[in-house]
This record gives sequence, C-alpha cells and structure tokens, in this order.
Amino acid sequence: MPHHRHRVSAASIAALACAALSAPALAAPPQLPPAQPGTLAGSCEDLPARLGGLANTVITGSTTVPAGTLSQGGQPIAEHCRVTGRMNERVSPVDGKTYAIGFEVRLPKAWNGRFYHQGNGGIDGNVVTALGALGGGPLTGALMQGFAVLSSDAGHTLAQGGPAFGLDPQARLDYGYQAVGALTPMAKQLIAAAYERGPDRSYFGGCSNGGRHTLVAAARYAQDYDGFLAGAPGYRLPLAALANIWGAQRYATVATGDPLTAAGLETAYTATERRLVADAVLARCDALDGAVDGLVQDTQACQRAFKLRRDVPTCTGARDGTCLSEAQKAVVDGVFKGAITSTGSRFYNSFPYDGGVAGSGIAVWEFSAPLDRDSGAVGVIFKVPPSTDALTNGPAFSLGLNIDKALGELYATDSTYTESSMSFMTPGDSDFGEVYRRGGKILVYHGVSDPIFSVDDTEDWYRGLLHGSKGKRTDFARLYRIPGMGHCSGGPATDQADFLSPLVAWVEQGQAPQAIVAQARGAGNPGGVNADVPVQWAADRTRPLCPFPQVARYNGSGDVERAANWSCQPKSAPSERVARR
Ligand SMILES: [Ca+2]
Repeated sequence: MPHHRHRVSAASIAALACAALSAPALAAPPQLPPAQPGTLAGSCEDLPARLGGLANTVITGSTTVPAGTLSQGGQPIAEHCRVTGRMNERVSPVDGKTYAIGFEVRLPKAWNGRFYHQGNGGIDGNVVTALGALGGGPLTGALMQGFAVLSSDAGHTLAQGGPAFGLDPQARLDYGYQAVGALTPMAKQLIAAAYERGPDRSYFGGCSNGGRHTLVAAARYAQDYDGFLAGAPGYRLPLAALANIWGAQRYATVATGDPLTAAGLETAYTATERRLVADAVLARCDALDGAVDGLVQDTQACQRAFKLRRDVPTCTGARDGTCLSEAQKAVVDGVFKGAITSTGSRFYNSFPYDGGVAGSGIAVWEFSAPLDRDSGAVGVIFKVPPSTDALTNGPAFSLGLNIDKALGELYATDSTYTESSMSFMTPGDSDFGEVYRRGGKILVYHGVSDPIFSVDDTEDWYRGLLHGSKGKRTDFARLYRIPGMGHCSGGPATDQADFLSPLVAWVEQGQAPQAIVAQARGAGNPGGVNADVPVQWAADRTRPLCPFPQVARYNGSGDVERAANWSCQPKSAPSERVARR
C-alpha cells in the first residue's frame, strides 16, 4: 500500500517536546577519533599482487596517475594510484545480458587516512571519475583533499541500453543499494593493502541520486561509514519521478505546442512567464529577510506572503508574457502544491515559491525530463511489472500513464521482482539510530528552487528524523537550505560551499556545524561561472547558509554582499510581520 507522509503539525511537535522532557536520556554517542595521515606503501603497479585476491572481484588496472594529469577548479591533483575493476560479474536470467559492478578507486600517495564513497547521479551506469567532486561549483574535491575515493557504475552500464537494466531484478537492487554493500568491504580491503592499514574514518557523499545513495547507505550500512554528505537527496526518488510525470500531464493540458516534445510542452509555461512569476515572488518576499537583494532567505514566510492567483496578473486576452491565464494558474499552482492522485490524495510533496523559480535549469527538469528520463525510470526501473514501451516511446508513455495505477506499481512485487522500488530505492522508515549510536553524522543540503526533488520533502524527512526518536536523539543530522538554487547547483544563488570540511570537523572533532559560508559563482569564478547569477550582484557575493530551521537575515548595516553582515536567526518571521507588507 502507498505510504503517505504527512507534515508534522505544530500540535504533534509540542506533544513530542513534552514527551522529550520525561523520556530518559540516551547514552551520549561516542566521539570518533580523528583520521591520521598515511602514505601509499609500495608501487601502484604492484598493488594487485599484494592484494592476494578480493572476493568476487576482477582488478583490471592499477596505474600511477602523475601529479597534474587531473585538475579541479584550475588546481592540479597530486599523484595517486588508480585501480579499476568489476565485481559480481554474471549473466542475467531475465534479459541474457552480462552485468557487473564497475568501479575505480583513486588512492592518493599522500593520504589523509580517510575513505570517501562517491555517489553518482542520474540512473548511474558510468564510472564517473573518482574526484570526490562536491556540491555546487567545484572547490576542491575529496581526492584533492587526500581522501581515497571510490566511484562505481552501481551495477550496470548505460551503453548496454540506458534504463533497460531495470528489466534485470538484480540490477535494480544493485542500483538501489546492493552495489554499495558489495563495494564497501572491497574498497576498504584495497585501501588496507595500499596503505598497510584500513581507513580511520569513512564518508559517503553525493548529490541528487548520489544524495539518495548517501541516505540509503546511512539507513542500511551505518556501521561502514562515519559521515554522510547528502545533496538534494531524492530519498523518495520513485515518487518524485512519478510526480514529475504527473506535472507533465498537467502542463500538457495548457500547452499550445505538441506536448510530446520538450519544446512543445514548455509552451505551457514559458521562460518569460516563469520570469514573471519569479519577479512577483521577489516583490512579495525579497525584503522579508531585511534586504532587497534578489534572494529570499525566509522561505516559510514567503509561502504565506505570496499567492500566485493574487500576485500575478490574469490574462484577459491572449497570453503575451505579462500575465498567466486562469487555466495556467491552476496548473502551475497545482505543480507547486504537489502531485495528487485522481481522488486528490497527495503522493509527493509541495515545492516552495522562491526567487529561483525561473532558474535556467527549470526547463530541463519540468519539460524534458518527464518525457525522456522519468519515463524510463518509472516505466522500466521502478514499476512492477515494468513497461517496455517506456523504452521505445518515452513521451507517449509518460503523457498516457495512469498515475493511480503506476503509484501502486511502485510499491508492488511479483515472482520476478521480489523487492519493490519504494523498498530498494529509499531509506524506508529508518530512524538512522545506528548512525547516531556509533557517533556518525549526517549533513544534508538542498536547493530551495530544486524542481525535481522537493526541499519541502527533505524538510519533512528532517523533521521526522529529529522527532522520530521522541526527542531523545538530536543533533546528529543537519539540513542546509540554499535559497535560489536549483537541482544540486545553479539558479540565482550562492551555490558554492564546502560542506565536507564542516562534516569532517563534526565527525572527528565534535564541532557541530553552524553557519556555512557559500559564494556566488559570478564572473571570473575559477570553479566555473554560473550564468544565473544576476549582474546586479557582486560576482563573489557571500551568504551564510543556516542550519534548518534557522534563517539568514541582514544585520541592517554593512556591505549587503558579504556574509559577515548577515546572521542566522532562530526561525521564520512572525506572521504579523509578513501580513504588514
Ligand atoms: Ca532578500
């Protein structure tokens, strides 16, 4: 049966707070000792011989990568050893194809004593270079910082047929979580052979589907890792993908072009009209944080202050970019309110109105992805039974999909597919107690204008996490919202921040992260320029990202472009302050 999450009500929070007062305190979790540096022992080329064999693993290469061969953010990466291989090679009894879990591990000569498991994005299927690239524009990655970094294809290759791997039940499970379970002990053995000791501390990180991998690892493999860095975690990814298809079906009702093409579907809600809505949001919400600066820090207050129907003009004649039709308003507002079944039951979360709702990444996620990505994911990887027509005609599959029926199929099993996608893709009902008890920490970040995985959904997960233990367990997980940011990066936002260093300091030194300073990637940024940064902003604008539910506010004096003149304050603005505007 579908499992529907509900927003935690104020009354239930109050009840839980009272329960917390009388609940016995749990033993404080241990403080994990910090990692110690090490050096690659012996030659990289001889490493396979020193390994003495790894279970179910074929090593296909072990080669020294000289300093400067790779670079990140314009900086050279130091000498390291690249080991490639594959695990669990097998022939599928369902589709007859050969599958394996492909991987690479990059082992720095000068090692910081840590292991970083890099979660990759999309539907995986490629061994993305194990740089340990971090959220937003690249600063340094984990490899550059001296971590030993693992990357994998999660058990299938896109070259073999894209989402068609979903026809093989084991490939589904590997993609969901079992590749992580196979790879982790292998990588730790490899590290132990390379440095003559295993990693002192282990981390898991990624954004999007990589963020999902991270939270699933925290739920299922908590004993193997100490720190988890989850960006835009699509922790209910099958529901998010189905919700996006639902949105496309809604947009199709007001498209003037052919909705079976991305360009045609986008005629439902054009770039000019998205800019109109973004400007209307800013007119109501920008000043709520004390500065009219093109960023809406107080997301909650903005949802009370902005009303699409009231604040955007309604067309009286033809659409000309200065108004939305009544029908468009119903569709757009419906998409922001969240996907529903035919009987009005919400099966995925709302999305907040924010200054980033016209970001350049929106069109891809809203109008292209439902036709060419979510179709394959929902149709072939997530549904039981799968629908192969999603492989041959994604747009027709998505726009013709019976949402109610498909929703049930995300939770379904049969004799071939014995685990549902809502089981293998999600952390389930885990309270992450194992992470807490071993002294592990979870740091999550999420763009407020992410159009595919809702920040509201992540907030609900976070509230549930803190209150799920009846208040007994707190402060082992933190969430940072990034106003204006789209999916993982981009949008009119300060989207460049180092989350890994604060996570390491939290895990290894017990220093709980507070405000984390983020920077805009305007003109001249060495990590790559974000074209969504408005020209009115300082190119290197900084802002504090605040631990949820804190909100950044301008102090009222000093250069508005600098994070130093902003403070994280406890909560959203009082309603009366919003109402006065
Ligand atoms: Ca503002």
